[in-house]
Amino acid sequence: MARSHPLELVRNIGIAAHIDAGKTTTTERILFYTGKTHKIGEVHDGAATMDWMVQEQERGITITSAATSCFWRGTNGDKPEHKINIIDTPGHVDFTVEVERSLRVLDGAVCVLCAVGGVQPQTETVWRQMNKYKVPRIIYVNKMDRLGADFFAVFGRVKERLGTNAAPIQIPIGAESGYLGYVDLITMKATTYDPADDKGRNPVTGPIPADIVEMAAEWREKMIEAIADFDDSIMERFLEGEEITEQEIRAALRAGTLANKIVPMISGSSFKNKGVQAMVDAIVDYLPSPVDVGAVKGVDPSTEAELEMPASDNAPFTALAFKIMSDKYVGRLTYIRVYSGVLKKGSAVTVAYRDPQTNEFRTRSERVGRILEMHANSRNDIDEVYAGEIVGVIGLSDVNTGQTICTDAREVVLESIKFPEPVIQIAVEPKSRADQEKLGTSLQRLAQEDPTFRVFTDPESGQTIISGMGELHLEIIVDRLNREFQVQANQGKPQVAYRETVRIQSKAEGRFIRQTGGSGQYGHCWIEMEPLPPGSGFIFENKVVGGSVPKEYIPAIEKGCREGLLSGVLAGYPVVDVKVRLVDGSYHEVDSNENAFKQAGTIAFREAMKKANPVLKEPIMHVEVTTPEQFVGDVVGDLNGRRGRIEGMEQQMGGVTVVNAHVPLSEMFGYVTTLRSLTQGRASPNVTPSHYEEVPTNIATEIIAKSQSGR
Ligand SMILES: Nc1nc2c(ncn2[C@@H]2O[C@H](COP(=O)(O)OP(=O)(O)OP(=O)(O)O)[C@@H](O)[C@H]2O)c(=O)[nH]1
Ligand SMILES: [Mg+2]
Repeated sequence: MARSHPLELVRNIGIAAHIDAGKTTTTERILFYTGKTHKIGEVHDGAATMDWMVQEQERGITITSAATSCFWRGTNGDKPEHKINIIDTPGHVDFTVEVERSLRVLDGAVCVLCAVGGVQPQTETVWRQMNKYKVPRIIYVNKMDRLGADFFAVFGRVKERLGTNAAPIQIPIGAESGYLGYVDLITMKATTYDPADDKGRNPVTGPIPADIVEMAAEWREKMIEAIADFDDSIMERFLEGEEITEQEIRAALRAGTLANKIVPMISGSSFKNKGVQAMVDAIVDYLPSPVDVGAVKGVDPSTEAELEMPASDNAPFTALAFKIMSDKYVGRLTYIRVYSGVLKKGSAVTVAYRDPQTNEFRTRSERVGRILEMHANSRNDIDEVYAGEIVGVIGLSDVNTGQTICTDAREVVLESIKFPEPVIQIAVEPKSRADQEKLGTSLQRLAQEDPTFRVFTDPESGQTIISGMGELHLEIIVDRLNREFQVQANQGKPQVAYRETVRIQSKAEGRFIRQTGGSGQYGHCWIEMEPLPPGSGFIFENKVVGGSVPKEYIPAIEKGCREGLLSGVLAGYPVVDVKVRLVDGSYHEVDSNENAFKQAGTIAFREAMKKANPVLKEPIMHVEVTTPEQFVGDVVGDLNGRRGRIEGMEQQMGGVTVVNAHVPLSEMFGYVTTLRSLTQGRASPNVTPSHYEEVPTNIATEIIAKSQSGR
């Protein structure tokens, strides 16, 4: 077997945007025009191929990212064709994990904007995510048919709010119900659609309509200026007034897009089947192939030397696991992006990663059973997978998101994926004994899929607590629990997911010594504790010298400390961002055992924490409210009353103001209803998790008192 497509003709593309911008609708069209599907499925009919989960179909939103692939014309319009692997991501902020992991493994992206809404809050978030992974991108301004659609206003917002060198490479012909198509500024030809085919299969190319000839010439000049910004030779020719050929423009645009120096912008109406083919053209013309992205870097887990993995079939196999799904039919399905080499089904692989807890490199052997090419939730078995591809594999039983799959020919750890901390939690109570038994394992399965979803048992109340990125996130989890795992559970009210940490260094002793009758218990240790920067989690370090604690008991002390992490000394919330150093201890020839050292570890941890100035931390939300000017005073006053910090206000066209603030999550419950009544329903809020901050003392005292009275 050999690869069916040269690597240069592969495109791995993500589609990302604010909620409802039309990502899934657009993806459905791409599948239709490329011949992958023969019928267009609409999101609002619950019929989109890419929104395959029941919860997605019922709500008309995307929840999980879905992958597919299709083929589109060759470089000169002929064979061989390009192969495009696409991941459609959700826009709702609660599912930001799906965008993060997709952008981590994709080579290019289409940022979809609504021609009316323009740059929306979640647009800025995904834009920052794209910047983080340096993903080359194009902007597709969708919904040109909607009332109020304005491509040029959106272009202004893009320049202003995204601070990018965006350049329209086409301009729309008409707008709203009069949207007919576009003028290609490179060929200076117009494309409209044959009215006889409402599926838009017959684009018609012709001369530019007379009334916009001048405007098209102006925008062509602007496009060339934007290219000249980073391309000296085009700059020179442009200044000399020389003609620049189509081919030169395309080449410069491609080079500039790949280097993130320009973002080509196009328009369309996916729903009305206009402009989508041109967008697929732009994907193959301007977005990178794996070869353009070049070698990825990693670390040799045994020597810690830096390694490079070239985008080539002839290098040792290296891939990143970016998504895990527990599937009813095939069990655990691991999505991987292959960076180099080839893998045959049934092969042995090495799973390599850096342990987030200890920061040490680890490797393990596993075997890949089947390799599957994915199309939303349907799949096709293949025998081998090549560099640059995205596939699902079965057989890896214990792999987590962000771990590297390689072989013993060359072990390597690629950069993992970082996810935000969950901010909200609820208690779930199984309805019956049978539910009780299934609850734990089902939640564990869901947690393996989703790194922003956590499960733990409240050590005081014994309740099962689930935490996630927002109310919708947890609602979907409970719904899946019920439908996929047949577990019935009652749920409590949403609560803020507080965290505990420490502010200073401390040292403490843990003694667990019992001498009652027969065999006793003897565990004893000294630990030092210190704060770590936010997001570091937990680090355990062993600094015992001279065998004051025998080696075999050290893991037990670490385990004891980890138990201490589950429930802090202030109000029983999980402890984050601390480092523990084991420095001393003692043992007894007869009475020492693992349990005694584990207990000693927990005691020492709690003592050290008490002495290290423990504090409560709370999630802070970024709140953006778009409101008509007359309500700005009320909106700001209300946010101030919620312990909010106003970060900025910006007046926009049409008499609206955008208020930006940071507000603690604990003050945000019920906000949507209050805002609606304050502004007669005319303001719209967007709330996204931002970071954790220390809870002010007076409020912390209340939370602590409440938690203690509940015990
Ligand atoms: N008028 C109009 N409506 C559109 C267009 N594209 C999409 N829509 C509608 O907008 C709604 C949202 O479309 P989706 O494709 O689900 O949007 P999305 O970006 O995938 O949404 P999420 O995945 O939930 O973030 C649906 O009702 C679509 O029919 C368009 O070009 N014009
Ligand atoms: Mg969608």
